[in-house]
Amino acid sequence: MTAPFNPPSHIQHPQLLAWVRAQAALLEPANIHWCDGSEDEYNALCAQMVQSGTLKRLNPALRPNSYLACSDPSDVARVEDRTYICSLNKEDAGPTNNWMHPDDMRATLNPLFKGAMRGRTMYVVPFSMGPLGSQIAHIGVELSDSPYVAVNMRLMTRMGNAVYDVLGTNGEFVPCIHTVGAPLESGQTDVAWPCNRDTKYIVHYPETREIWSYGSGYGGNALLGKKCLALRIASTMGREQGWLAEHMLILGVTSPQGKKHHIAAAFPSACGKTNFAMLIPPAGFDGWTVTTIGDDIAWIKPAADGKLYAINPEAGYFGVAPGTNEQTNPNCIASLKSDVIFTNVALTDDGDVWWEGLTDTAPAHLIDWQGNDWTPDCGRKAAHPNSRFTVAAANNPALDAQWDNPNGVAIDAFIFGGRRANTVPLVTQARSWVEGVYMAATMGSETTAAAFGAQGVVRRDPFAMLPFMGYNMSDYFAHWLKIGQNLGKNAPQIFCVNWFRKNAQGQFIWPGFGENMRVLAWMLARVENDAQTAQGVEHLFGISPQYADLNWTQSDFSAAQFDQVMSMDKTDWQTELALHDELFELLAHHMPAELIAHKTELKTRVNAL
Ligand code: O2Y
Ligand code: MN
Repeated sequence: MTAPFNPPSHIQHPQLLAWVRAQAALLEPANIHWCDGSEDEYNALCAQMVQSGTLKRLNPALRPNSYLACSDPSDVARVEDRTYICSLNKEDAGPTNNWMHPDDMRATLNPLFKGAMRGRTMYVVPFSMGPLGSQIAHIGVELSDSPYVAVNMRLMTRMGNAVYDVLGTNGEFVPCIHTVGAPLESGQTDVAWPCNRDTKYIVHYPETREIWSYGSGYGGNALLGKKCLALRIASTMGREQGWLAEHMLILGVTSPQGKKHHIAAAFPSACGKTNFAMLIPPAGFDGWTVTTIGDDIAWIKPAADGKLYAINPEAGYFGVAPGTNEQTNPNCIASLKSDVIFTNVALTDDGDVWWEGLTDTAPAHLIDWQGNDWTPDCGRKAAHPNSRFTVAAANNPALDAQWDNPNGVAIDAFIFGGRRANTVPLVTQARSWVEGVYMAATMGSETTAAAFGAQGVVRRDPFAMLPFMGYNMSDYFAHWLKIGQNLGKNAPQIFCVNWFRKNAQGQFIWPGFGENMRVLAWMLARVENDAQTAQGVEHLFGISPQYADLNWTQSDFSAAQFDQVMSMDKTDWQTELALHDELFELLAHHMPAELIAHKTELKTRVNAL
């Protein structure tokens, strides 16, 4: 049966209509739902999913207008090994991406997508990444057979009819096609979380700017505006058009004197970006405020005044739940009071949610994310380690007044941060743009056993973009160098941080969270070149503060502890540089000469220690 094709009359874009019609012929949905983005539609879709068992409505007295979804156990995270960049030439995808020729990939996917939405409704989801009509924004249209995707897209993007007004009759949009890969044959009953346990593909065609996702209903695999469009496809647009699509949070910091700076910061996945984006300054920083512009992605463009301006292309947060609590991120906890979709956290007996780290003491009984009874002594986690909340940015009490400004905010500094138990100091300022790009290109994170096999192995994650690069990583380094060259004296300062140094007992030394404000204040003093507070000393890697250069008001962090988080050991750095050599070998094709020269200089400095 072919679904009736009755688009709303306000869609006046022949190319878009023809595309939806053609895809409907391929996917063979039973119905087509043209999303309007309204609250009524959101509520109706949520109610429908409560009926079908996909969502549980949480106790409205405890968590108004909020839901819990529990996914299939095979569908709990992004699938990097199933993610492809299908450029015409393999070298354009580079050695860090899975690649297949577009013709071969289309031949693989066509039979999978043929009839993939049978028995389901196809949702047509128009969305803007960035403020509607902003010069920096881009539009996508996602076709999905998942109502969970439709409602999450309403929280995460500017979704709905207003997008068609911006598109007009011939505006550009990125076509995004998503199916859970579980067609319903006639009479077949559905499951709560349909997906394809055996086959998943997350595919990007950078030349034709298309996204095709098959088999997963989860997060970055299915909400195609996020990692797929806003990073992988947008990075290729940025390369062509002279801008940057980055895996960066954006925050505003206002001093007691009312001076405001904007900072964009890149950290690998699951390194506390949402916590940093919502930081509350500690006691002793009276009068300082930190406000959130974005928690995950930044689109950054040079403007007529010669400076870089950034927007958050998203409109919501898809944050990691475990570890989030009143101490680590009070603003986030406040954001989650109502109107939230939780995924894969545990259900309390009174109809609320719980996850590891939310409270010191776990409830005596829960229903875990897989629907089983859970008690604190059962030996299992109650929430999945990658369990999430989806919530609109508007819920954040620390939302920056400029977060929706179509012109973006002027960026004063970039921060790049890895997760390293040793070697990399707490904070370092790059002495030049090239030194900063080198820091970002070589940043790495120690893997956790749960995530990537052997514990403690450094996974290089250049610019925190490893899983999100839409083209060759070395060409991306060259793009950054070119942007810096064009900016000249307007180039933001670049800093490298490492909140994760450990002592001999394997404990974190730096307290992190709100205490990161002490480091942030030093950076801003450096940006302002404030002689009183901007002291620092040069070392082989850049410029770092001494203990006395940071504001320690109401802190008991000692000079000895500071020495531990700042220490740089010759043998550690020789090992580190051998690892940089390995990275540069992997990325040898098109590796910029400036970065090779910088590595040689760094080696000379290390050997001279
Ligand atoms: O596992 C997923 O699908 C989510 S991944 C994610 C979600 C929000 C922000 N960042 C990330 C990430 O992996 O960097
Ligand atoms: Mn991320």
